[in-house]
Amino acid sequence: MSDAADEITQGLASLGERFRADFASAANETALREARAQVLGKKGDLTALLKLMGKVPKEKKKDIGAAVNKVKGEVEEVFNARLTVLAEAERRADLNARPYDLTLPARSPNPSGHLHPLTRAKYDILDIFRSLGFEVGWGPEIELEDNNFTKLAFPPDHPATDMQDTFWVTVDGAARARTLLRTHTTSVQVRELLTRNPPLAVVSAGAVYRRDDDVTHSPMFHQVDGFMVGEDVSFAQLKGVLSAFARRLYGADAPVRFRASYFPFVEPGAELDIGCVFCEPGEARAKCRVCKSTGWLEVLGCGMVHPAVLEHCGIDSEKYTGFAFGLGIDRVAMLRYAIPDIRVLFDNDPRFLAQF
Ligand code: 2U9
Repeated sequence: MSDAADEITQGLASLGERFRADFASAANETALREARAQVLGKKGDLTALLKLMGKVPKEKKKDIGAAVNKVKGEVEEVFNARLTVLAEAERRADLNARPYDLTLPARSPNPSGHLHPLTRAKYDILDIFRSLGFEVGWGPEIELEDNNFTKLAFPPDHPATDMQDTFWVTVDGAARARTLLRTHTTSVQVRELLTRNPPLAVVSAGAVYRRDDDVTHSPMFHQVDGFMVGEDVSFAQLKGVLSAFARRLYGADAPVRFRASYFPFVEPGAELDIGCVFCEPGEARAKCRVCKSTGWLEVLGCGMVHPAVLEHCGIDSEKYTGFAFGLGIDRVAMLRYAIPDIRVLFDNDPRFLAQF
């Protein structure tokens, strides 16, 4: 009758080199681990033999134990060697595989950008004036004092020409031929009148610069400026054209009113107001912060071009008359989108821009 020691010896012999062939033929890590489990797993052949060790007589324990451990060590060694080979093969296959997976669902295309709210407001305004027969003119942002102030009949000591109000261009601290960052787009209109002959109807839009910086003022802001000059251009035409413009921009039902005002380059001057878009129609809300409970919002300044301005630009003020207007694009965008602080228009914060 064979004792536990014989049983183990026979078991080891029957296990023999079988595991080597099994490990070698395992095609991947899962198969290899399965083959190992058949030897060293809970119900593995070698585990079964190890369980018999307790029954091995004392005098044989050392030799039998050594024999079992030797085989166990070999199993682990062969297993680890094969595992390394398989991992390396897998890595190589991975590296040689296609760099993309054709079975993955397609990614949605990049979200496309859109125009800045100011650019949209500008295009809308220019479109309306184009449809009313105006051309669009262009002029530089770095301008001569002459086009920006003098031709427009600003007296030399007018506060707007002050260092505190205007960015003068200097080189090494010295004024450069009385050059400045234009303070309004009216300088574009001067250039048009200096180089072309009436009848003319021109609008221009763009950035202008003033030394101002608070919730409602930014050192750079945007204006639209325009004029119509010809024979017999009248204040009635000013009212007709600008009322049509305001109603196209703010809605056909928008109440419109003209109010006398003063600008150095027009005479008479006026401001055009529309009914507050935040109040009930015809009724000012008691605490409307936008219109300060007046029920009216200033939309643009306007007037008949001052005869002195026409003369400065070489146009016969006896023969020709004209009306002119100017408005802030930033204010149009702020009213349209209820933006309380002008500065957010220029921060380029994606959380703000994504809302349009
Ligand atoms: C010529 C002569 C005069 C353009 C005008 C205004 C009145 C005006 C401001 C309103 C708000 C600009 O953005 S704002 O600060 N502008 O009130 N602009 S008349 O006058 C002209 C234009 C062309 C040849």
